[in-house]
Amino acid sequence: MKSIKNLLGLCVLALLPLQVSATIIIDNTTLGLYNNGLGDLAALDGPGGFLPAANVSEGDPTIYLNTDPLLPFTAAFGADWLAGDYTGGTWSAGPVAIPAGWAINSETAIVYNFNLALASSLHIDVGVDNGVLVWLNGNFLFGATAPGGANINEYDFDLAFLGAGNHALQILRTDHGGASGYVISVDAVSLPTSVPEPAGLMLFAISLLGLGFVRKLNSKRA
Ligand SMILES: [Ca+2]
Ligand SMILES: [Ca+2]
Ligand SMILES: [Ca+2]
Repeated sequence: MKSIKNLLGLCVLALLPLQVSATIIIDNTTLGLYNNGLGDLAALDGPGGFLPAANVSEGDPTIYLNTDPLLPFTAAFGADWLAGDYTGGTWSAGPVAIPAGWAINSETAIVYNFNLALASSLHIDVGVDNGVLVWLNGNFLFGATAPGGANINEYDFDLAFLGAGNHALQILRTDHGGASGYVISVDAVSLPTSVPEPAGLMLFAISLLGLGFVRKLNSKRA
């Protein structure tokens, strides 16, 4: 019976998904396209909006957004930055180091272009003083603003599936007084391509044949 148990164990192993591995694909050392020519955009959404006026003169709100605030982007953002067209904007010529702090009261934008060799799930951790709006490939993920302080555990967001290939993580950082600050860490966990794989199924079939053979031998012995 012990040999049957061992064989069953092998069958289970053959059916397990491929091993997954987590990789940090973006952190504060990652280069990105950087736009520090946006200025203070508080007037874009008026009093009571996501972007309060300078030096907390319109308050210091805590806001979480699940839907795109659809800000009317200015010329400094370029023709269509969320679609990768930076024509006419105040973007860096290429990827540069992203400073953790920027001019108080102003807004800055970042684009991290990255490639996934395999389909993956993403985990995004971000902290900011004061606010952040986040898109992936032009699709809004989340936004948040709060009184001062930037901690890596402040906000997090999970994406269950992102296909292999090129992607752009697009971030607008906001500030409305005191200090500015930013910390980010994005993990990718590659996903098994198919479960079970044809090779795994073949192993399983062979194992079952083997089990039948062992059973016959045992019954003859008995
Ligand atoms: Ca501002
Ligand atoms: Ca904060
Ligand atoms: Ca601030």
